[in-house]
This record gives sequence, C-alpha cells and structure tokens, in this order.
Amino acid sequence: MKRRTRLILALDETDRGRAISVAEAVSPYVDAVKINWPLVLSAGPGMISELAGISDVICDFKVADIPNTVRLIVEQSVSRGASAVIVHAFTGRDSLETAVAAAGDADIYAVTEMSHPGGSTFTSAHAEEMAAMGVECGVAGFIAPATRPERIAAVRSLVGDLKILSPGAGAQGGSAAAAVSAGADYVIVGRAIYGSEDPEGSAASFAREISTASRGAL
Ligand code: NUP
Repeated sequence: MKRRTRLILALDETDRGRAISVAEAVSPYVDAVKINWPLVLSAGPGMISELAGISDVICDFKVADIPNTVRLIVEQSVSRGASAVIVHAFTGRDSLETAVAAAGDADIYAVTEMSHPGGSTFTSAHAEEMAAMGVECGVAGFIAPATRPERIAAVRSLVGDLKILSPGAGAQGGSAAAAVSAGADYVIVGRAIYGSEDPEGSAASFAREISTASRGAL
C-alpha cells in the first residue's frame, strides 16, 4: 500500500452507486479503501474488483476461523483483487500463519485490540500477546484503536516498523492526529467521510490533519 496521505477510507456505505462515487471523489486523498461486510453483502463481492480499479482495496472481513476456512476466505479475497485482508489474531498461531501463506504477495493485518468500548472487555488484555505472535507469524501489520492512542503506542513498542492501521477517528470519538502521534502509520475513517455532506472535503481535511501531525512527530 502506498504511503502518501496515510488516510484509509472505511467504505461501509450500502448503496452501490454512492459507494463508487464516494470512492472516486476521495481517491486523491486516500491511500486505500477498506471494505467490510455491509458493502459486500449489499453490492456483492464484485465490489472488490470494481473498487480495485480505483484504489488499493483492504478486505476487512475480520476473519476468525479454523485455518482451512481462513485460507479459503483469504484466497477468494485476493483473487478478486484485494491488496490486503484483515483477520482476527485471537484465533491463534495456526490460523494466522495460514492467512499469511494464503495471502501470497498481499498483506495480512491482524486485529490486536478493537476500538469500541467493548474492545476493552477482552481484547485489550491480550493485545500485546497477539501483537508479538503476529510479528512471529509474518503479518504485514496490525489494527490498533485510535480511540485509545496509548494502546497504539503499546503495540508500536512491540512491532518495530510493521504497519499499524488505526480505526476509531471521527464518529467513534478518536483523533487522527493523536493516532499518528502515538505511532499509527495509517488512520482508517468511515462515517466522518462517507456520511458527510462533502466526502471529498472531509477526506481532504483528515489528510491535512494527518500530514500536520506527522510533521510534528519528526
Ligand atoms: O477495532 C476496530 N474498529 C473499527 O472501527 C477494527 C475495525 N476494523 N474497525 C472498522 O473500522 C469498522 O468495522 C469500520 O469499518 C471502520 C470504522 O468506521 P467509522 O467508525 O469511522 O465509521
């Protein structure tokens, strides 16, 4: 994935036409588009290849299964044009290693700790263990919460220069600037962009915020 604006659009829009028009409008300001079940279930898996013609596509399927099923889901995603797939790390070493092998040249990002309040119930307590295991399994990076920047810093201290992608800025109350200052490589933003009156203007504004914060971090 390129590293230009360090902003990733979470395209959880369920109207196919609007999804495409938002992806096109914001493409100068985002390094990738992340899609999740809402769009794939409403518009079909063909959206993966369609969006791949506009931007890099990350399939956020949060795969959490036995290795064979993980392999099948990752293979299907990559064969349709996904550049990366997000999987859960709590499934353990065998599932994670299988995801990395199935991805080939594509990237696997493992969820360490989820950004919503419920993410503190179980995932926070094991985030560091999951990050350390992910490094050993060869993942390209991790998902860590913009809602709790100090937890991004905790993951960063364990993963060297592997990528950290942070959701939770905007609608969930987190700050893109704080996430970048804490060590995130990319900030994932959904509703605050695709749900805004002016998605392009909103994406431009997040990209500016990230750029200013990253200059501050130098
Ligand atoms: O911990 C996570 N939190 C999170 O919000 C892991 C995720 N993958 N996400 C996803 O990021 C979530 O499913 C949604 O697609 C996006 C955030 O969207 P928004 O809250 O900015 O609208």
